[in-house]
Amino acid sequence: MTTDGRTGPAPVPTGPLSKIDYSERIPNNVNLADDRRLQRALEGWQPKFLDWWKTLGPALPTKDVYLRTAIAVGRDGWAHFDHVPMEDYRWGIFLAERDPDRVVSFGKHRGEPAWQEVPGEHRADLMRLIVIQGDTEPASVEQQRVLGNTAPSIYDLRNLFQVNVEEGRHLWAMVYLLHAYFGREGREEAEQLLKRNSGDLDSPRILGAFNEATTDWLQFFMFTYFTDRDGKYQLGTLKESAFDPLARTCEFMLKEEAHHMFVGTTGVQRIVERTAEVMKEKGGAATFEDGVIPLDVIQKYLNFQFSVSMDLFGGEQSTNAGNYYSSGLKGRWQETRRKDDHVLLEDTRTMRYVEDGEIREKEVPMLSALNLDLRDEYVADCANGVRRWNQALEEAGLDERLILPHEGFNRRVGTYSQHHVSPEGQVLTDEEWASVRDGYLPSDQDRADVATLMVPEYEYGKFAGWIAPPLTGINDQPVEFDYVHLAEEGLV
Ligand code: BYC
Ligand code: FE
Ligand code: FE
Repeated sequence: MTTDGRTGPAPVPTGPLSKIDYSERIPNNVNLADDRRLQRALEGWQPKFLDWWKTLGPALPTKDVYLRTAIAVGRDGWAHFDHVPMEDYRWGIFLAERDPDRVVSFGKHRGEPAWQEVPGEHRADLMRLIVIQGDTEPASVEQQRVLGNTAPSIYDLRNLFQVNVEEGRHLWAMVYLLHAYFGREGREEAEQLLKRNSGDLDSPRILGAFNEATTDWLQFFMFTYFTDRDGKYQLGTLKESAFDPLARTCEFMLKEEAHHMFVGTTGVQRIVERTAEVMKEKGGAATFEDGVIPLDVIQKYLNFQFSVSMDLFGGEQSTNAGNYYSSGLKGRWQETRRKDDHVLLEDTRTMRYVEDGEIREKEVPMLSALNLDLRDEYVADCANGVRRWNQALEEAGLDERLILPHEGFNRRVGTYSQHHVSPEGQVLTDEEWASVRDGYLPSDQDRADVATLMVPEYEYGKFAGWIAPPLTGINDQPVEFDYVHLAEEGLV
């Protein structure tokens, strides 16, 4: 039952803005009812998704959560907020509005009308991109499964669940494309998206960062800051795709994504603020005994999550990326705003690499280095958050600062993967690395120490001692609002 005694999902208002049909079993704005075969196939997948959500979704039992649901895909008023039992969340299929005049903006098909169907020659590559994208979404839900048990506040718990249900919807977004455009093979891939699982030894998730455990809330906030931001940039390139349904799908996903990064930016900021406060009081370093996370441990978590997220961009030089671009499958960040020929056959750029124990630069064809092009945009964006967090230290009158590690630090993918590079950009020998590693990356002891602080605070308006409260609540509600009703009364 919901707060006001109703049973079942909260009604979602429909108005002139709304194009999303909530009377259907699968809410959608793609006229699913007109395509019975597709509708039946997706309705066949739906119970498997719900099973997966029950088994590998959020572990903490709740009655309902104050969640936002998409009600329209337009610029304004797309979200509706209400208390909803999480299993009744209306996961659905929402694509941004179609522009009938849209043309391909890059590659060899530049200027041709955007594709409404999948061209046979690009079928395998497009399916691969969609499967990789789709694989990350449920992976993150699995990674964050038990965090609810140690939430620092009801406000943060609600944000966790909001991120979780939306990552679930992002899975729906990719499954829709697989079912609608890739036939039997697509349906098989959709099944596999629920069968691979994060960290599973036999059938892990596809990309490295999505098999790492999200051990605690510090890591969760670093994840939503750094790893969801990879999502933002990858979706930004797929939004440029010549395959119009993919472009429109990603455009709408990006709207949801903004909140995930807000959770990361403000989450880390609030932790830094609290630590800075204690440092100021003490006139020296804060330790776990003070009940907060020491700044050097925050830095180590930052180093870790940044470097594993950098790996998600693939190799600096990639023929895959060049081919995707030339074929029109995957563009660059803000492709249409770039002032060049959008074909890039003649262009070059510099890239850094390690040679003779030092970092050098070389000139490479632009088309071969598009993963790097995207990664550079990402790094510049990541630096903004670090600046913001440092402001909190500055405002507390402290000299200590957080840094964004060097691009070569702790890399498993690409040109740096054969080398050790310090966060400051020093190339290290194997022995040097072994002796300094625990100063740069969270050790088991660090994680265990952070874990001791992770005790749940479920009282409305209260916050665990290691994190500052946010300035404002969600959707103009007060910070102490009852964002989540837990299942057992005794817990509250
Ligand atoms: N782990 O040619 P290369 C999100 C493989 S996050 C394991 O450089 P490419 C979200 C690669 O597959 C966004 N393997 O790779 C965030 C290739 O294998 P094959 C997710 C890796 O293709 C938070 C080989 O190494 N979306 O949405 O240029 C919460 C050679 O590599 C990794 C996408 O990623 C790795 N890290 O680039 C929820 C968009 N990196 O073909 C959600 C779709 C590379 O030799 N994906 N490999 O067997 C792509 O565009 C590309 O596949 C990649 C890799 C950018 C991932
Ligand atoms: Fe997502
Ligand atoms: Fe996300």
